[in-house]
Amino acid sequence: MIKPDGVQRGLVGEIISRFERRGLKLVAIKVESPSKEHLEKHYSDLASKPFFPSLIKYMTSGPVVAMVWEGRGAASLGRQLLGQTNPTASAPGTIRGDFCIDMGSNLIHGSDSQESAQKEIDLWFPNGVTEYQLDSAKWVYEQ
Ligand code: IDP
Ligand code: MG
Repeated sequence: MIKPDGVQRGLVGEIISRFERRGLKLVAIKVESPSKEHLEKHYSDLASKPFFPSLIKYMTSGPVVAMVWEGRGAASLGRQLLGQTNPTASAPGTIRGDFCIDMGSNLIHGSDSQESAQKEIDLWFPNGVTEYQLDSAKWVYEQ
């Protein structure tokens, strides 16, 4: 999910492009201004953290772009593309390492496991995703 700062800074295309070029397949995407309640569900595992109220305020500060990317090991590949939670600890070449500085404005969310990805897909895309054959897959994965 591209967070409100990513949308406002005009980084949507840049970020999507990195996932596409890596070889992942886009199966769902939408622009939305989610409610506070929706984001509290999304981040329910962090509810007891001191930064939770400011996180919810940040995430409701503007529209986000929610996406589902599919591919072999997609969740861990996605996390590699993101970098670390703290942008200052993120290597150049990663999204956070290239475009941001603050943890509270770190541009993008990525599911941290296949299990949390499934939970988040159910929350953000209750009608499911669009399955199709990506023809370039035969050039991305060893045959
Ligand atoms: P992640 O986004 O890298 O998975 P999480 O630990 O799941 O990191 O935290 C969710 C989001 O909460 C982070 O992306 C960041 O925006 C914010 N956050 C996490 N830890 C802190 C903190 O210590 N201070 C302020 N914001 C934080
Ligand atoms: Mg997380």
